Amino acid sequence: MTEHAASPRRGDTTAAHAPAPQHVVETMTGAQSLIRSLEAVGADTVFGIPGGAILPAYDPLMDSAKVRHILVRHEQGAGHAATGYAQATGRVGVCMATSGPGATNLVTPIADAYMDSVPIVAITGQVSSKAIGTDAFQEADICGITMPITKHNYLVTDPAEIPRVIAEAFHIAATGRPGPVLVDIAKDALQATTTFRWPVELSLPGYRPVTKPHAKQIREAAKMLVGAKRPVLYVGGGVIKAQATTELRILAELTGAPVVTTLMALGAFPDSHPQHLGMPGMHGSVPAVTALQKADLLFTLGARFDDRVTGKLDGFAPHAKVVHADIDPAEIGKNRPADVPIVGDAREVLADLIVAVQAEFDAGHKGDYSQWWEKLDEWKKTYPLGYEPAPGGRLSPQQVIERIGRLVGPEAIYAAGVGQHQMWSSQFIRFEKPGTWLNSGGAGTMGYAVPAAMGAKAGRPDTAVWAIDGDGCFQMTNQELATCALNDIPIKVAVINNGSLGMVRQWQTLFYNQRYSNTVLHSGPDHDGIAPPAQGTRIPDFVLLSEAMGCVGLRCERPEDLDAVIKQAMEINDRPVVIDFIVHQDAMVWPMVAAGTSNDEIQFAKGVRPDFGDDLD
Ligand SMILES: Cc1ncc(C[n+]2csc(CCOP(=O)(O)OP(=O)(O)O)c2C)c(N)n1
Repeated sequence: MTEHAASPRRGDTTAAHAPAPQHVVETMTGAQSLIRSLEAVGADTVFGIPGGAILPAYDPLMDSAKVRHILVRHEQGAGHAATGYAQATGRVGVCMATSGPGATNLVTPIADAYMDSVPIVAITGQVSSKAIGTDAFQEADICGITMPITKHNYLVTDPAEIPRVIAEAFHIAATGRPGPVLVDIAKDALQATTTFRWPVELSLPGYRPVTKPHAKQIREAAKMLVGAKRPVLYVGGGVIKAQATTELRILAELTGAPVVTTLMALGAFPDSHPQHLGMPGMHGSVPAVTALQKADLLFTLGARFDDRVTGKLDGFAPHAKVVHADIDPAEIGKNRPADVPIVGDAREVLADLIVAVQAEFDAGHKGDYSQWWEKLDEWKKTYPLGYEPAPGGRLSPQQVIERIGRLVGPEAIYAAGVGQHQMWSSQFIRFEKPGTWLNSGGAGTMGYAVPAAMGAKAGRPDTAVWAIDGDGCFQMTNQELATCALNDIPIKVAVINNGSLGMVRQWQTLFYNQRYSNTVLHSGPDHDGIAPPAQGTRIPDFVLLSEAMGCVGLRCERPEDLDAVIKQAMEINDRPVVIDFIVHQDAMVWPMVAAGTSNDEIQFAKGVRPDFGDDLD
């Protein structure tokens, strides 16, 4: 997130790494030591809910002038808020919960952050050390439970370890491939008297992420790029995490190669850039999906060949050699063998590649992609993203999302839930900058949008933050609107209300003979799709629900009111605003590659396969 001048560079999060101003040694409780450690690593916002085991920590938290605690309504909200905060600010997000159910309520957002490589630290209280393993009240082995979904986790029973563990947790979360770290602290360790020492020595002998790429691999990759006829820069979320978007643009413009950005990488390369082909994958643009299929070189940067991108793996990009650069060596060759593997931080990789490509140019080797661009331009022209207007003068969901994007603009942050509205947001909002698109890409967690938007707005209060949510997702975590209203976090929420679990319904339409088993929600349009129900039959009524939580609730049902309602919401900044957009329920997300099929089977619209000609095969 290069634009955030105030954000520290990823990895600079621990005071343990900063020049030590003075050595502090003080006697205090473990709980006080925890809060002092959070202050020392620069944590300014913690999302959480207290309970018995973590209660000792909440007492000194009350006195902290540096750490703001935001009392959420559900721990899942705390976890996603920490994720939203982290992605919007480039800093580590923090959430806190008590033992047992408090901790297990964090499991989903921790898994979510793990899948999307988001740096968060989750702090949980644990039952007293002597009671651990006895099935004590509110005991859960949260370290065991989160072992496979955290980058690292700690169980702390010795209060003297708290400063070092907190410093290490922040360091591990933010460096290398970012991810969630859990710190579980026994209640007696929080209560005991201890010595707080700062700064601390990190003790991580086995943890040395490789950030500097190997020069030989870089030279090899540069040679392949200039030698290729049909290369594609396949860009993943790692490029945003590494704050490498400036370098990406330089490399792209230097080489003239086309770029695709995955769902996690939207904003890494401007959507408006002529070299951008769009998003690849199940609901990607035809030019992006097809370019990968026809490419002779996938130049992969911080992406992981996710199955939603590759479709049927053995049919993916069958003619391409692969350069794969990633900070995490475990990603390389995991799904697709790499001809040139590069382990390193995307920013350093790109910086070195720019030099290496320039050296190739200086030696008279320059790629000629003109024939490739003829094809790409033709596909861009023939298969642009679009949608059918809704029948009967109703609102189409794509139109709602497109207008929000246009009126609110590329400076804002957009957080999406999971489903059709998420895919339409990725397609119809123009992302121009990194850190402006938050979504649950890997886990696909419904309920992500509202709390993630809350976290983003808490971290970036001067930026407009919009959650684009589905009516199903909204019903999973909307209670955090009360948190927003009470804590002066005026987010906007656009509920794309099709009265159903739309994405599941789309699969039922396409693959289950239109048998709509358990996908009607009764919150939006009448479920025959023809007319809105009589007043009072929407359950719940999102306008009333939002008003009850201290928000402004608006409703929009007709295309002619669309712009005015969005503008009205934009003008309200003293409270959260929820707009209930009642949209046509039969709209579908296109293009689509059906699950398990090859990307060659992409459908531009239902039953319509693009004609590429096969001369590039
Ligand atoms: C926690 C969770 N449960 C279930 C699913 C499966 N799922 C994926 S999309 C979807 C429907 C989402 O409905 P809605 O929020 O209304 O969005 P729409 O698709 O209508 O835009 C469901 C149930 C999921 N992704 N996450």
